[in-house]
Amino acid sequence: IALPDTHHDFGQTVSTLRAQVDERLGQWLPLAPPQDAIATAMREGTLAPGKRVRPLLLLLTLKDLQQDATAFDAGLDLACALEMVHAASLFLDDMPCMDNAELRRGRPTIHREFGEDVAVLGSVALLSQAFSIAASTASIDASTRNQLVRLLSQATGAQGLVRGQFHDLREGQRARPLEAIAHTNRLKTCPLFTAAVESAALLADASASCTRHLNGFATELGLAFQLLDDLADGLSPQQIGKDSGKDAGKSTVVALLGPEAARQHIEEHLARAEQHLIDAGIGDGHLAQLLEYFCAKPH
Ligand code: GRG
Repeated sequence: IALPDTHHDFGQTVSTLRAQVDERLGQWLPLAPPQDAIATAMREGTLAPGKRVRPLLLLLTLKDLQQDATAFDAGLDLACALEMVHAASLFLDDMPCMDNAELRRGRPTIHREFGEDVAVLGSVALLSQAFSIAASTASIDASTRNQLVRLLSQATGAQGLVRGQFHDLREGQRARPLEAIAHTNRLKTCPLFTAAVESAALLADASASCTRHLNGFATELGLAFQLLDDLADGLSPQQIGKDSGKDAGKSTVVALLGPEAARQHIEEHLARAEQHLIDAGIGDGHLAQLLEYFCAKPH
C-alpha cells in the first residue's frame, strides 16, 4: 500500500498559502513609482523572499480550527498585517545602530540600498499600514476587531518586539547564562508567533484552554525557531556581511553550548510544542505538520 506523501502535500499547502499571502500583500502595499523611495522600499522589503512563517501560523491555525472561507479571508488580511510588522522590524534590526547587516533575504538591506532615512521612515510607514489593515478587517464584529488590534499592538510595542530587541542589544553582547539568553529569545521572537495563533483563536472564537495551548505551542516553536536562526547564522552570508564589531561574539545558545546542544534544545522545544497541540485537541492537524516540516527542512 502506498502511503500518502504527506511532506509533499504539505509542501504544496505551504506554497499555496505563501502565494495567497504575497498576492494580498501586493494589494495592500503602496504601488511604487520609481521616484518614491519609501513606497519602493516598503514593497521590495516586504515582498522579498522570506519564509512567511507568521502568516503561515495564523492561516494554518484557522485551518486546524475548521474555519470557513470568510474567516480565512479576514485571516489573510491579519496575516499581511503581521508580516508587515515583521518586515518593519527587520528594516530597523539591520541598521548600523542595531545589527548592522548588509544582506537580508539574499538582498542588500534597506538602509544599504535606500539610505538610513528611508529604512526608518519605511519601517514606520509599514507599521502604520499594518495597524490600518488590522483595524479594517472585514466581516468580524467590532469587539473582536478591537481585540485583534490590541493583540498586534501589544506584540509590537514596549512589552513586545521593542522590548525584546532592546534586551538583545543591551544584554546580547555580554556572556550570559542559558536562562538569560532564552529569556531574550522569548521576548524578541515569540511575540509575533503568539500573536499569529491568538489572532486565529480570536477569529475562531476558540475556548480559553485551546487558546492557552496554542499560545504554548507558538512560544515553543518561536524558541526553536530562534535557535535554528542562530545555528543558520553561523554559516549564512548575512553573518559574513555583518559588522564584526556589532554582531560577532553575540551570546547565543549556539555560542554558549555549541551546535549539538543547541540542536538538542530545538528538539525539546519542538516536542513541547507538539504536546501543546495534542492538548489543544489538534495533534494531527496542519500545525503538527508544520512542526514535522521544520524538523525535516529547517529553513
Ligand atoms: C516593531 C518596527 C518594530 C521594531 C521593533 C527592531 C525590532 C524592534 C525588533 C526586531 C526583533 C527581531 C529582529 C527578532 C528576530 C526574529 C527573527 C528570528 C527574525 C528572522 O525571521 P525569519 O527567519 O525571517 O522569519 P524571514 O526573512 O524568513 O521572514
